[in-house]
Amino acid sequence: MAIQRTLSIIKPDAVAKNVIGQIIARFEGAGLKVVAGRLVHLSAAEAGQFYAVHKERPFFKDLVEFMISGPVFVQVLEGEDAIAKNRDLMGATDPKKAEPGTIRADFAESIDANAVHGSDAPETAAVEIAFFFPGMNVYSR
Ligand code: RTP
Ligand code: MG
Repeated sequence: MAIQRTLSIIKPDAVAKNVIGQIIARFEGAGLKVVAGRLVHLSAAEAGQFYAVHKERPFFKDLVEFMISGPVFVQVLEGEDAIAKNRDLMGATDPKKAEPGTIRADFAESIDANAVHGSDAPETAAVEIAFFFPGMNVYSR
């Protein structure tokens, strides 16, 4: 399996709950390594651009409002099969449907305030890493 990099965001609800460290410990415990990271308070324009793929969806406005409601912790995770591994650790989008022991089952409140974001494919990982960490090496080997 390839070594990949993926973009992870610890969303405003989880930052406000002071569980950045507990969430990063889940990634580290699964063998993923934080290779870049910073706290950022997104503007509406930035959040809208980041989630542009959803701009025609009914939940887009709520999604942008939520993502700018407080600071987020953006990070790049690296490891074996990092993109799928991160998505497995996160759990389902709706925390009510997330498997017990996943990040969203344990830390998320609702489908809107769902604790974490993770890239869903190599192509989106490349775009999303470049969005927050321009010039960073995005490799998959
Ligand atoms: P993310 O992009 O944040 O990692 O989440 P995801 O892949 O699991 O879900 P996605 O379909 O990409 O949706 C992005 C975010 O939009 C909100 N959402 N709300 N009300 C709804 O039906 C609905 N569907 C999606 C969620 O907060 C989701 O994380
Ligand atoms: Mg998504």
